[in-house]
Amino acid sequence: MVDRFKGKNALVTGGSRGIGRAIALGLAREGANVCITYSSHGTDADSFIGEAEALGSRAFKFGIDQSNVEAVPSLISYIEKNMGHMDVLVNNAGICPFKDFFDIDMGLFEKVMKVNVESHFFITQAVARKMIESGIKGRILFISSISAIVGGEFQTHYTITKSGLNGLVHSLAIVLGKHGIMVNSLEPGTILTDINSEDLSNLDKRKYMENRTAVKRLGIPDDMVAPALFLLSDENTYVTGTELLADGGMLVNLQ
Ligand code: NAD
Ligand code: RM4
Repeated sequence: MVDRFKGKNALVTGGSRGIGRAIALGLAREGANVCITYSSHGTDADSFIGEAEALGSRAFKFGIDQSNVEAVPSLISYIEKNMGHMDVLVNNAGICPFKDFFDIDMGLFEKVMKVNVESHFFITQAVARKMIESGIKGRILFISSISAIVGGEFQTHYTITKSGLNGLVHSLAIVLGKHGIMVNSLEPGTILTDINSEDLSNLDKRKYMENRTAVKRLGIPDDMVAPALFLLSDENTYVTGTELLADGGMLVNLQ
């Protein structure tokens, strides 16, 4: 077993389910103490704690609605009190309510911006400040998307947030690089999780998406663990300010 995160503290937002859970358990498996955030599905957060502790991790959970950016300081206080410093941050929580462009009202637009971008901006600001104060050469990862690069007819709100995160990563790499902190984004393709289960219940769409990949299958959350953990580990000594596309060859498969 590899122990790349032994003794390190990690925060994974939206870690009770899907991609965040897989990454959080991957970190725990390699020795990290992990705090996850979750918004609903408290039983999944409980089962995460059980699984992570069975792997030898000190595990924590914090319920937060990230559409309320004012709740961020309470998350930071919880972490400081229970874990102290933070070495690794994964900004993963996100929503994608598939919707026609003409049906998106201001309330929905703002919610998607707050959960997908604003909350992560302020969580990162607080965590990075603490990393600098503690002299920690940390690693920060944003879960962006293939949708930062290509469009989606029912994702006009969502695609803005994912390309926005990439812009943030570029700037943060400059801000934090001089402190030894590296910042990147992972761009998953189409991964089978709750976020798209309804959308992919349309079997024609699902078949199209599967065929669009070069490897002829959609991803699963575990496919995201190895690329994420590399970017977050000390093995990564020189990759910062960039995006890693993990899409099974979906983007390049035009014809
Ligand atoms: P998911 O629905 O399983 O997980 C989403 C997570 O976000 C959950 O843990 C949930 O608790 C959290 N979350 C949602 N709303 C929240 C809120 N208001 N406050 C706090 N937390 C909230 O879906 P997933 O696919 O695992 O998504 C994880 C990330 O991966 C998202 O940012 C998503 O945009 C991104 N992503 C997913 C895919 C895909 O195909 N599944 C592709 C590219 C990017
Ligand atoms: C991703 C990508 C996937 C979609 C999810 C919701 O970024 O667009 O295809 O299913 O979002």
